[in-house]
Amino acid sequence: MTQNKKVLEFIEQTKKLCNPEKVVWIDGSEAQLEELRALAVKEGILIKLNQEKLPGCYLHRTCVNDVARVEGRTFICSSNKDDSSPINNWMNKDEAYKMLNGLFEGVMTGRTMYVIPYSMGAVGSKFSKIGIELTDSVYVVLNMAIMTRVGKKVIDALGDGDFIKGLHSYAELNEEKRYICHFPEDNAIMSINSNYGGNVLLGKKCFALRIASYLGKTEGWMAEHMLILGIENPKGEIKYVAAAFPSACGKTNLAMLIPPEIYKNKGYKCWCVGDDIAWIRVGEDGRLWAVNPENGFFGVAPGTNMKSNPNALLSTKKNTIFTNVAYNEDDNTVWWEGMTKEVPEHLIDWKGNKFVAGKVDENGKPIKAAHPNSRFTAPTVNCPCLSDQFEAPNGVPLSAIIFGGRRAKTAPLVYQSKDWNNGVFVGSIMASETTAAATGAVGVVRRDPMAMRPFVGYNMGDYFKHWIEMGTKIKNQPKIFNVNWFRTDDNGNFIWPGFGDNLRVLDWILARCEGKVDARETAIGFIPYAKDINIEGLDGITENTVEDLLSIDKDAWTKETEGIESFYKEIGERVPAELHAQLDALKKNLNK
Ligand code: OXD
Ligand code: MN
Repeated sequence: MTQNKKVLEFIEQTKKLCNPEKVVWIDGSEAQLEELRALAVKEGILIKLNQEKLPGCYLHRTCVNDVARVEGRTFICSSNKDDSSPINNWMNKDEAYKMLNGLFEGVMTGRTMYVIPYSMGAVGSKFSKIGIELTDSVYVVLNMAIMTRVGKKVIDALGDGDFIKGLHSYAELNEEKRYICHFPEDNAIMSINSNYGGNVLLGKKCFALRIASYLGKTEGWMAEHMLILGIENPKGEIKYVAAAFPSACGKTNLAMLIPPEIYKNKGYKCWCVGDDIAWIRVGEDGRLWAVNPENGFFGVAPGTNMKSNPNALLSTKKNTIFTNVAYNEDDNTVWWEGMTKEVPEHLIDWKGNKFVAGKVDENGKPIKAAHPNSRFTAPTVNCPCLSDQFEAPNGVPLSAIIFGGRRAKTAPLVYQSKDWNNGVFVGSIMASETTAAATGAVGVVRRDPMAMRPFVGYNMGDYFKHWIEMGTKIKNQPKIFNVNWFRTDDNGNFIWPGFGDNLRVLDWILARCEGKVDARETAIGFIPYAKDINIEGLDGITENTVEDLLSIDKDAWTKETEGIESFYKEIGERVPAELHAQLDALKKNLNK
């Protein structure tokens, strides 16, 4: 399929190391993919679902010890320990190669090794990057064929160029020997003993965030854990925002937002460009331009329904692979908690057992039919609100960057940073509080700067520095905001309705970007006047409620500055002076 010497050498070396029985190139044709689906069904890797209700859809169950990304076993491997920071895992690269070469030795004996040429970004765009993933997993092949652009067209576009090497084997799915290793200096990724999406679909977190963030630093662009959303006003003008939230903060919901009735009636529309990753560059016009390098959604299934996110649910109605959701025996379809109010009568749970509603485990916790991290891998083209700019080779221009987290009291509904460096500070202090459901300990703050804590491919302090330096290169900087949909009242209930109504906040954000609305300067940044958040048609929310949502508790923020200080200490010396200066200024402003 190619004369590219580096590709051929990579395959030859891996053949020698892993000893596969045969090598199969993925050409991207529907005929080949269909053959592989049939093979996966025959081998029990996939269950073919009801082809009338869910055409082209399949169900997969992972091994029970292999259901999520494993941050503790994910490493940046390089020559120098300072290439990473204490909040990420580092391994000496020579030692990592030695250890991994031992684990990969002969691992594909008797298996097929698939060669997947894939492009992150539209094939042939000068901003796209190409990877080759070698894997013994047919599940990986079929998911990569949804999540990325694969096949001959990619290898043709590569010519004799460079690519990111990815080697994966599910090996024995041994969690003690599970490693997800990244070699930014060598453009290489090695992943072994897992077959769960985030660990093995190497184009996604491993390449498009960890390796790409490193490439971005060296080449002067940014790889971010951000959704990209277009908001069309009644005049037909579309403005784009990119937003980063830690997990469980509704990123996919915001990416596929449906405007509330009063906005819809006025002619507002929202368009999804991406739900997880943005590659961002400075355009010739001095603005920031963002592309979504992926070609599919790897979304969390539980909680997705026709009310919470109809666009996501509709995206899964064809050509989708479901992983670890429940199987509905009655009509050969799938189900998960929160899909419908009624639980179907005859379900098989994600472990393959008959599901009995209301049954509890040994700790008294209800047994779920679908794993809480069960997923759908759905093609972006299925999304009813997909932007017509999704394939645009240069991406879309950003008016605003939005950070956010889940904070019960501290952060207001929305605030605007004072300038770029202050915005970088706002991103660097991003955090979410744990909920009782997740840990038992309520209100524990986990700092997750720019939602990139598990995804930065180099030192976090240097990553902040890169953000600051990017600011100097952007002539027309987007404004930077922070949102918090999760403020609670004294009874722990969310005050803001969230979901589609978040457009009311985006509306204010865009008005600020266009200089159309005033704001109140406070110690933390610019806060809206309550009257400027449109609450028309919102039940139970008054201007007073909004006032309350926008209030800033000085004591809570003073405590917050202590948390930030110790977080910066944890990252270490490379936190840039500009951010320490921002923290000092915040402390001073709070004391005024
Ligand atoms: C994801 C994640 O799967 O961020 O997108 O964990
Ligand atoms: Mn993500």
